[in-house]
Amino acid sequence: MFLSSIRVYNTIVSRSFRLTMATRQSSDTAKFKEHLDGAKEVVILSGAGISAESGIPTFRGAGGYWRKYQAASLATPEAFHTSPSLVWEFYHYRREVAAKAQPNAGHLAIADYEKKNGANKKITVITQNVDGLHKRAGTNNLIELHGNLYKTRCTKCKEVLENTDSPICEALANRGAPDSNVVGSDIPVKSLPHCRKPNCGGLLRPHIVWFGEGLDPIVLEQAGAAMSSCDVCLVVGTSSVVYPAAMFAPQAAQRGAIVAEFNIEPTPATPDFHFYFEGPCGTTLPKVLSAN
Ligand code: BJW
Ligand code: ZN
Repeated sequence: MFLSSIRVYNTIVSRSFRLTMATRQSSDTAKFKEHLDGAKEVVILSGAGISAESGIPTFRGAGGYWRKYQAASLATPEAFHTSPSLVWEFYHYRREVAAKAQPNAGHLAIADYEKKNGANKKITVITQNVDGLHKRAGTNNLIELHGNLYKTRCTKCKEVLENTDSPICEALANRGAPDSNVVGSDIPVKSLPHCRKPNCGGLLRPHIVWFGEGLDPIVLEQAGAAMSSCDVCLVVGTSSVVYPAAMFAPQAAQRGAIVAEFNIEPTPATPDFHFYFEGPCGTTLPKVLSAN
């Protein structure tokens, strides 16, 4: 009884906090720029939406399918254990798509902002994306929370290596078609990518954080440090539903940082933030980040 009362109380308090914040939400670009100009530390937290305009499908919503599978259902250790062949086909396909994609106006606006302001402010980009497009756009101070499509990790000796081979192994050539009529995947495990270290030869996996796996503690620590000291945070193209990233910006807003969200539609976290800029971030971000 006591516990459930506390729960109800917490819900009311958190709702009224969020509603108070919601009434203060703004889409005033000039006002947000004032905050940005005065900030000493800025964090830009990005998700799949920033790469959508580069032609890379997001995770949730209509584009979030590969064959008949929801993308998120293949990003699990269980899926890899059950069929390393299927999961490698999925990641091979995504490596090829991302390699052909180009950074868009959103990635470039962020990189340009860092280049022009990095001497006066600490600017950190924290991305949930694994496509490498922020780096290719020229962002330097980058934290990749969920890993990178072009890194592999040996399941036996745990060695992490960069790998941009296309295809990553012969058996994956002409595989990975997203067509939903393709069923099953039958590449023998011995033909999938393997560790080349002498005396190892373990099966390689994408160096990516799958559901149920912990984030790299060093990466998490770096992201936490940037989030806990920033004055201003831009949350770009993320649905804010995957933890721990989903709690970063709401926590920053709660301790007083100014947070602005850039998305084509509101998210569960929108009421927590001070500013909301609706629209494709390839359009909204350059307006906010470019000099007057
Ligand atoms: C645009 C746009 C345009 C489109 N312009 N915007 C606490 C509570 C409940 C659950 C958990 C919890 N803590 C941990 C969990 C479990 C789990 C989790 O969060 N589950 C939730 C789904 C409920 N988290 C984990 O397992 C994490 N591990 C962990 O915490 O370990 C400890 C632990 C484990 C278990 C229990 C408790 C503790 C690991 C998470 C790893 C996420 N991995 C993935 C896949 C790997 C990467 C890959 O293969 O590519 O990462 S999942 C997938 O979601 C991917 C993304 O990085 C991530 C976030 O998605 P994102 O970027 O937000 O994309 P979308 O598609 O969701 O949204 C796109 C947005 O863009 C939308 O809002 C659009 O509107 C917008 N948009 N076009 C602007 N042009
Ligand atoms: Zn190895």
